[in-house]
Amino acid sequence: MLTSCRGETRSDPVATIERAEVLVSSPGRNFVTLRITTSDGVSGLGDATLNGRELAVASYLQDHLAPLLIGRDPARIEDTWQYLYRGAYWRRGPVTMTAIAAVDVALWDIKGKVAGLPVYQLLGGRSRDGVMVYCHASGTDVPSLLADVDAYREKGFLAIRAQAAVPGLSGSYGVRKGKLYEPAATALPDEQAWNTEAYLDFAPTYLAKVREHLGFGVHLLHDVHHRLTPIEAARFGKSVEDLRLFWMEDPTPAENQDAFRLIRQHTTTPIATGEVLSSIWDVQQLITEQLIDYVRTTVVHAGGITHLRRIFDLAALYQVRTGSHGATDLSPVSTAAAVSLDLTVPNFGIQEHMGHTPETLEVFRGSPVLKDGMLYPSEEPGLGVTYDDEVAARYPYDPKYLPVARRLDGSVHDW
Ligand code: CS2
Ligand code: MG
Repeated sequence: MLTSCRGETRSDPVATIERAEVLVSSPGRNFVTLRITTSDGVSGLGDATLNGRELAVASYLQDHLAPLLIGRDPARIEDTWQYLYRGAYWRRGPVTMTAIAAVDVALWDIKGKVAGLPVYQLLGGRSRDGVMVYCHASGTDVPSLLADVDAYREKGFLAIRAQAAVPGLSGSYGVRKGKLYEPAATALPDEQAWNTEAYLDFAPTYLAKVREHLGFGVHLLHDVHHRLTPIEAARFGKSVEDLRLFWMEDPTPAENQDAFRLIRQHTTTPIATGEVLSSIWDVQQLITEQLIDYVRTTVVHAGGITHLRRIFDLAALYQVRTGSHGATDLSPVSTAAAVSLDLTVPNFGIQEHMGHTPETLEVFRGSPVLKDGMLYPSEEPGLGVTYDDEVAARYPYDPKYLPVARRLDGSVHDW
């Protein structure tokens, strides 16, 4: 006699995975979404979007994972995770971990629907009422940046990231052109000029003006975006210590986790990194040696809820808090899954939330509610997000690349 994942005893086998659909559309921007449907007709969604390399994940799912999922028990989330991670032989990396993440999140969505509970309840229930988020203020110069900061402050945000264009540099990171910041905007990579010295001279001055304008009652964040060497990052961190940033993000590329030790030795400005990292191994030293203060790994790029929860639990042991990435290129499905974890973990720090375009929200309905700078989850069973195929069909995939940065001598720099 078998027991179904709903606890009923049944003579026939439990529900099985019947369909795994890879949905590629571009409502406002490109998204890849996995929808898993069981023999009981229960469907779950997982975000599989890897900005600028979307079709690599779509193929990994369609051609390699979907055939393995059909017939599996959808309730066996951990076993499926281990099966897909270890069974690949070729481990880790953003494409693999984003594909596994999509399966994982879709199965958590299904488990919540079958149990009749929102996913956060399956993860241990609320540790906090809501999830504090930060938004993106930017400007082509200081006055426009301050005006943008005011606009977000008026919307009630408790935490604001500030980025301004460095005079004379086309390659300043994070300066919005339209309503939302969207860096993957061209059919081929836009090659943008970068000059570290100009940035190091200008950024501390505009951040000081923002802090003076804002006061200390609102958290102020800044994304260096992988642009500095460790000693340059140490210099930057020292130069903004009096501004009491909530964090400086991605001060230096994090493949070399050791590099953060040098930054740590020179400055008390808190450090956040991890949005481009996709497994616990990639942040293990950063966390266990307390080289960072916030870990930015996400449900969509770091193996889903199952793996991200492991990363967050490791971080909790070393007083490292969470600060997950949440740009527009993470779909509302990821927002819902992220909030489900953020709500429950003891070491929550902050959640990035740039929001989405109206077209995106036409396709993905039911994303978490934003109120007074906090995100609140849906109380619907599962993740509470639906995908409208009909509307999605109006927005075919539109290949776009992230920019490439080049120093003034023409050599490639980290964008
Ligand atoms: C950024 C992102 O939100 C962030 O912190 O680093 O804008 C990032 O550049 C994009 O998500 C890349 O697709
Ligand atoms: Mg970032």
